[in-house]
Amino acid sequence: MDYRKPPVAIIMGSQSDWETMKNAADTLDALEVPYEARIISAHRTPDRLVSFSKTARDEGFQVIIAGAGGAAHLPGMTAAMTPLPVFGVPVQSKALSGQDSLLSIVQMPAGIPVGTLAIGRAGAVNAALLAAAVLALHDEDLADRLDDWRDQQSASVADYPVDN
Ligand code: RP5
Repeated sequence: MDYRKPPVAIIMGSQSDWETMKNAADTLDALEVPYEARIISAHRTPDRLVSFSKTARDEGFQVIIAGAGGAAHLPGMTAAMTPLPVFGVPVQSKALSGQDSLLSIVQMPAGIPVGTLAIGRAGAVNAALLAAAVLALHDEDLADRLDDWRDQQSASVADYPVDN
């Protein structure tokens, strides 16, 4: 499908989150899904957060992937200000290994959902796969690429273990 604008926004609370969130970007690259990555901190750049969240749909985004660590309110605050689906990625924090990030993101009170993924790289990769799956509902070519991606993953798994 020819997207007017990148359909996926990858937002993160800090430059330090990019190491994790790049895994989402790399996965979208592999699936040929256009995205835009931005740093938006809920507490350091609150005005940026409000302006992004309130205009994200009009900008042409269809899915938002939001990664943050520690007291990770970025995904929830974003979800509160946009009707778009938001997938939250808990970034592994130094102090509590990301358990703080996970609980901050996953424990949304009823009414404003954030689809929460695993801590760290697995969550970032899976957030991208979920975003692609949402877009693939209306994009047959992307659905085919997702099938291929899974086939390649299956083919990469050896039948038997070997000594390293
Ligand atoms: C959060 O604080 C960010 O999402 C990041 O994971 C964490 C640490 O940020 P820095 O101090 O590295 O900028 O807002």
